[in-house]
Amino acid sequence: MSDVLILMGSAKDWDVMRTTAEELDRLHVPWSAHVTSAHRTPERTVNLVRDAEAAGTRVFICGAGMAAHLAGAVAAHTVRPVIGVPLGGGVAGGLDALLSTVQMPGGIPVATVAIGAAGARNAALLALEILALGNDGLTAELRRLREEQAANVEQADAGIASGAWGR
Ligand code: RP5
Repeated sequence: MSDVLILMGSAKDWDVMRTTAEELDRLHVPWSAHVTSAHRTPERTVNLVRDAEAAGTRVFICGAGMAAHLAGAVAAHTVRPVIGVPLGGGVAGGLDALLSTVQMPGGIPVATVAIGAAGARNAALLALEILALGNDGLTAELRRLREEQAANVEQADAGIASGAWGR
């Protein structure tokens, strides 16, 4: 059983969506991934969602580009949280996918993150935050990641301030 199911509309989406998988791996959270399309393989998409929910998947993460309906189609078939990652490659660097993913009509929510790799990473972190509800170990790990990030900023600042990066 995977806690998180990563779905993407096309095999080429994995270039970005692997970032989601890598972030989940960092905290050893089990995931699975499939290519499935809301419009090319609609029945397969529904079956994947139903089977995953029955098997205990707790969060769905969907990456898609262009007229990106995958996250919305998945959300239509589950009451588990669905996170949508809009991908670039279409109009205006992914603005088409962003609007297609974020503009869900009321009643069927999709938590939409930023376009591309930053969004793919944040999708994993948001999923981890959901999974961390009532899980002290995972909560502590997420706090540790925040501290690591803060230390990296301070280290970068020290480098700039010391002049080591040039003037
Ligand atoms: C979407 O359309 C996919 O998520 C992909 O990002 C985009 C283009 O897919 P291909 O036509 O290149 O497979 O369904």
